[in-house]
Amino acid sequence: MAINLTKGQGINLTKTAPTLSRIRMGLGWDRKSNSGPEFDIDCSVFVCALNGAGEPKLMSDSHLIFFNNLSTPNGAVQHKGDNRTGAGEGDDETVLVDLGKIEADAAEISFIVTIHEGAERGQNFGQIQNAYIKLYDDATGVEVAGYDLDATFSSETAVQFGSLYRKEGQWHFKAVGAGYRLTLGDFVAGYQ
Ligand SMILES: [Ca+2]
Ligand SMILES: [Ca+2]
Repeated sequence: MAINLTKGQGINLTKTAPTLSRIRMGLGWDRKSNSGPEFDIDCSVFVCALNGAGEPKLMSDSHLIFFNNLSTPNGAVQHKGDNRTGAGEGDDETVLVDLGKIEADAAEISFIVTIHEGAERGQNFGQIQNAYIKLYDDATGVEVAGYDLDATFSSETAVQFGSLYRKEGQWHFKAVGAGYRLTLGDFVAGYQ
């Protein structure tokens, strides 16, 4: 049975799902109002190694996964495509993470969600609802863990939904749910 996480909570995947090898992350959202311009919400994934100070930093420019760069060089992390509206139930954007293929020094994989041209359209996360991130075993389709973003957002333009991280050789997933008034470019600068 899937574990429902709350904000800030984490699970040790190596212990709770020892056979898990290929992870499918599903992210969903809906806009609150059906009027006005469409919301094109984008999931970007930062695949990071730790620097000398223990801070997560992008392994390379090609380890930033988003609608314009759908895969890391060895294919361990793959974005399954851009959803432009978020319309309907179910996962709006999906990312595959192959723990068997991921680089040995990859230590953190962060899922950051932003609104494409949100500033230009005057859109923010206060105008969306039903946001969640779910983690499935891609081999079986079984949901291992999920997190419904319970925080109330207002003028935030970016939200870190969650992150996968490796600690002492074991993989964990953390429900983050932190909102920021930042652009994707700000995150890229912070992870470099
Ligand atoms: Ca999108
Ligand atoms: Ca949706």
